[in-house]
Amino acid sequence: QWPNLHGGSIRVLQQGVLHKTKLTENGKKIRKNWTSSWVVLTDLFLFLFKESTTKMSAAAGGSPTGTNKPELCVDLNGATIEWAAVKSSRKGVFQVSTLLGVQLLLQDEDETNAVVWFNEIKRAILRLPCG
Ligand code: I3P
Repeated sequence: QWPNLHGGSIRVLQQGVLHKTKLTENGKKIRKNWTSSWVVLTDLFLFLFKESTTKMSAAAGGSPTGTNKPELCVDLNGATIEWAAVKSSRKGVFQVSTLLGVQLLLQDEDETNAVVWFNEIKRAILRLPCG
């Protein structure tokens, strides 16, 4: 669990390595660039950390501050998630889209694990007011 600014804590629901690529940037379609990320699912946000530099500290409960900042914070309130087999030649690919227009593909070669991630993220979205 990470400390937060209000003295509470952020509940980590699931974390691990996933492949990811953005599909859009500022509302414009961009070229895919698949990279590995350390992904941390919490009640409100999906945090993506650069895998190489932060995997160990994130796994050890490092806080998402300072040099350990996430490269992407995906707001789950009002987000949608769907399987996206048609959007990639890879297997185990699903898309997360936010209210503000971030579109992200996430992938796990291990399709069983992709299903676990999909279900956990879906459940987190449905618990939120706009879900
Ligand atoms: C893209 C790259 C991506 C691939 C994408 C290609 O080529 O090979 O991995 O997406 O397919 O266009 P480039 O490196 O030249 O940008 P997938 O791995 O998800 O299939 P796409 O154009 O069908 O999205």
